[in-house]
Amino acid sequence: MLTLFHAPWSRSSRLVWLLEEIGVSYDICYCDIARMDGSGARDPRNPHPDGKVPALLHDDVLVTESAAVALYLTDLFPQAALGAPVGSPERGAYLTWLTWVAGEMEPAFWARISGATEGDAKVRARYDAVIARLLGALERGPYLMGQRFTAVDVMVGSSLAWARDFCPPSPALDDYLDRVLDRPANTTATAKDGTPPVVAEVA
Ligand SMILES: N[C@@H](CCC(=O)N[C@@H](CS)C(=O)NCC(=O)O)C(=O)O
Repeated sequence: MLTLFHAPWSRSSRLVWLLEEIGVSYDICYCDIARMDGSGARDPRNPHPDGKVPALLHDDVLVTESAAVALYLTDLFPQAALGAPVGSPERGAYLTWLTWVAGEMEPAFWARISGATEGDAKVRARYDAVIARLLGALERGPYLMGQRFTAVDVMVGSSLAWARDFCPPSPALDDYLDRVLDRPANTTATAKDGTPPVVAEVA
């Protein structure tokens, strides 16, 4: 049994997308969270130790941190071919990309959005390196790991969509975003994102 603890329009949205890409059966527990604008509050149903989302419960195994959840799911469902199995030649690149998103890309996007890149050359250089890494990868393949769409594209695509206005003008980034966001699984995930399914009442 898989349950994703999810708050609408948050970092857990990308895991809804990934689960739709994988195509397995799962439940969503729609949770409240403390939002940055001061709204919302920690939800007692959410097992995340900090009350954040995403959190994934697989039977009695709890996984938190988006990159860990993505890795856990793609390892659990190798038939979906959205990751890279242990021992495969792509494994190193796959782990690198997933952790790069959390360790480099997201902090760089936040620095750009908050204005921290202005007036601090080192912070700006870190942001520029992130953009250069994305553009370099997109010169080589339609997807970040080459010819094949992977969970890396879910993680990067969802963050890039959110931060697009703060990234430089680039047809390569725009084309990439169109390519990944246009996927049917993302359309389904977007429909589920803020909408708990209607449960039919039993007469
Ligand atoms: N590094 C974590 C960040 C999770 C995170 O900060 N999630 C936000 C939603 S976008 C949250 O739950 N915030 C509620 C809070 O900070 O209490 C991950 O990627 O899983």
